[in-house]
Amino acid sequence: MNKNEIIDKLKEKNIRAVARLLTLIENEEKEAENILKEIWNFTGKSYIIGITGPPGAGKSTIVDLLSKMAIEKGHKVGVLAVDPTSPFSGGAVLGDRLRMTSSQETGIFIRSVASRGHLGGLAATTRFMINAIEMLDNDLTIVETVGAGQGDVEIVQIADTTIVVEVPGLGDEVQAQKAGILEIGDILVVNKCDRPGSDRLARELKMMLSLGEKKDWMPPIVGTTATNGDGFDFLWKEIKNHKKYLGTDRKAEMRLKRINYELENQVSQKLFTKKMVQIGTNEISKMSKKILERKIDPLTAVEEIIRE
Ligand SMILES: Nc1nc2c(ncn2[C@@H]2O[C@H](COP(=O)(O)OP(=O)(O)OP(=O)(O)O)[C@@H](O)[C@H]2O)c(=O)[nH]1
Ligand SMILES: [Mg+2]
Repeated sequence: MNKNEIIDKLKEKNIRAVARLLTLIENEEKEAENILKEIWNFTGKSYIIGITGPPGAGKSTIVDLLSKMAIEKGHKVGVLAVDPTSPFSGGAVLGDRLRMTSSQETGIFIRSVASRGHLGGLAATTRFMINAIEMLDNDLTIVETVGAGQGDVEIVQIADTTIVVEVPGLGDEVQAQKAGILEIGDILVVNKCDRPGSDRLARELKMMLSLGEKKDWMPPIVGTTATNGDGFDFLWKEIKNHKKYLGTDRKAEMRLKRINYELENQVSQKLFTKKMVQIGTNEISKMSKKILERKIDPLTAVEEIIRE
C-alpha cells in the first residue's frame, strides 16, 4: 500500500491500514508523518484512558477486563500497549500480541508497539499511534504504558483519565516513587487484592493523599483483583465519575494545555537543532580552547556564539 492507498483505506476504517500506519510510526518512517498530516482532521474523538504502573502489576490484565466491559456496555474500544524499550523479546508484550488475536473477534483492536519516541518524544509518538487507531471510529482508547520513570509522566500528557496501578509486596524502595505517582493518577488502583498487604497499601496511599494538597478532584483508591474481576464495577464507576468531572470544558482546556506544551517543545527542539547546525561544532571547539587558555570567560563565550 502506498501513502494514498493507506489514507483512503484509513478513511474506510480499514484495520489493515491502521496496522500498517502503526508499523510505519513504530519504525519511524517519514511516510508516517506524511499520512498523519492528512488524517489529523479525523482524529481526536475518542476518550483516552491511560494505565500505568510498575512491571507485572497487572496492567494488561486490567486493560483486558476493562475493554471487555466497555464492549459489553456498547463502546467501541481501541487498545494500545506501548513499551518504550525493546519489547519484542519480552514475554509480557508477547502476551499482549497473542491476546490481540482472541480480542479481535470481540471488536477490540489491540496493538502493542515499541516506541523510542523519535517522532518527537514518547508522548508525541503515543499520541500519533492513538490517532492512527482512532481512524477505526472507536469512542474509547485504552493505553498501557510501563511505569518506569519518564514514561509515567508522559502518559499524563496523553490520557484524559490516568489510572495508576500499584500492587502490594514491592517493598519499601517503591515508597519514594509513590509520591510522584500520586501526583499523576486520577484513579489509584491497588491490584492483586487477593494477596496479603493490599489493605495496608491502600491505607498508605490514602494517608499520602491526605497529606498532599487538596485538589478539586481527589483520586479515589480502588481495590481490584484483575484475575477474577473483583472491584471492576467500582473501577468502571470511578472512571465514569472522573469523565463526568472533566466534562467537555475541563477536557478541552486540558487537551489545549498539552498541545501547547508539546508544540513549544517541538518547536524549541527543532530550532535548537537548526541553530546548532548553523553554528557548527567547529565554532564551539574553537571557543572551548579559548576558554581553557583563559582568553575568554565561559559566560562571554556563550554570549558571543549566540550573537554571531
Ligand atoms: N494474584 C493475582 N495475580 C494477578 C492479578 N492481576 C494480574 N495478575 C497476574 O500478574 C501477572 C502480570 O500481569 P500483567 O497483566 O501481564 O501485568 P503488566 O502490568 O501488564 O505487566 P508488564 O506489561 O510486563 O509490565 C500475570 O501472571 C497475571 O495473571 C491479580 O489481581 N492477582
Ligand atoms: Mg502488560
